[in-house]
Amino acid sequence: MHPGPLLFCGDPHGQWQHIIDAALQTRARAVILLGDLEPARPLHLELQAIWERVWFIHGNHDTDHADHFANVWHSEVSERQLHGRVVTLPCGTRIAGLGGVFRGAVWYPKDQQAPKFRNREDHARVTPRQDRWQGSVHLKHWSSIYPDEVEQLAAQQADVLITHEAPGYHEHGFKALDDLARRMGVRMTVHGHQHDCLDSSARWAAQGFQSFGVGLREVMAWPSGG
Ligand SMILES: [Mn+2]
Repeated sequence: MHPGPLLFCGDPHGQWQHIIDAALQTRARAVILLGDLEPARPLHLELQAIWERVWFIHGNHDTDHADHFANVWHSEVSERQLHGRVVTLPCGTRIAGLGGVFRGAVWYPKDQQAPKFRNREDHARVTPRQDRWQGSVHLKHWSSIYPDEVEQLAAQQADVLITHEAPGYHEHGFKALDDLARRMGVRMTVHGHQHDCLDSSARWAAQGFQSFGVGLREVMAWPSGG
């Protein structure tokens, strides 16, 4: 087992060497990718040198192109996909993942309207055949967040929640993710997508968990002294 920190990696957008270097230099115990991966090859090939330590969620840009979809939803990498589930790492940390983004065509929690679809299956049923991807919803909506995915996570407990969208502390974030974090009892959340890492520590006590953003192609080590 590698003794180093957890590494949280902000939107790689197709670049990997800085992640591999950081994982090897810090002897990271796990390497966690926060979405917008856009790998040119299947993810397990891009990160072959450290693959046994890698976990990930997808971002909105991972459904921009069919080839990126294939490399992120590849059967060889699915066991490392954290979206919609809780995994206990070898170090004992329970980590939960919610990939993708909120979209009004499905569910936009800020607009106070009921979700249009509870899950991808319901959405697929009204998707015209020529618009379907892999027999389901349009390619774009494979990276949309559905309410049932959030509910399934909320019924579980974890130590860390990673999301692509930011929680409520962020100007462009969502209070719905604060609710999710509290229901899961997590002590910290980490997100990508916004390409920034604002200091939200003044809000931690009130929101009930620590929150971190990781910038574009940046790497955050946890614990930071590790
Ligand atoms: Mn994004």
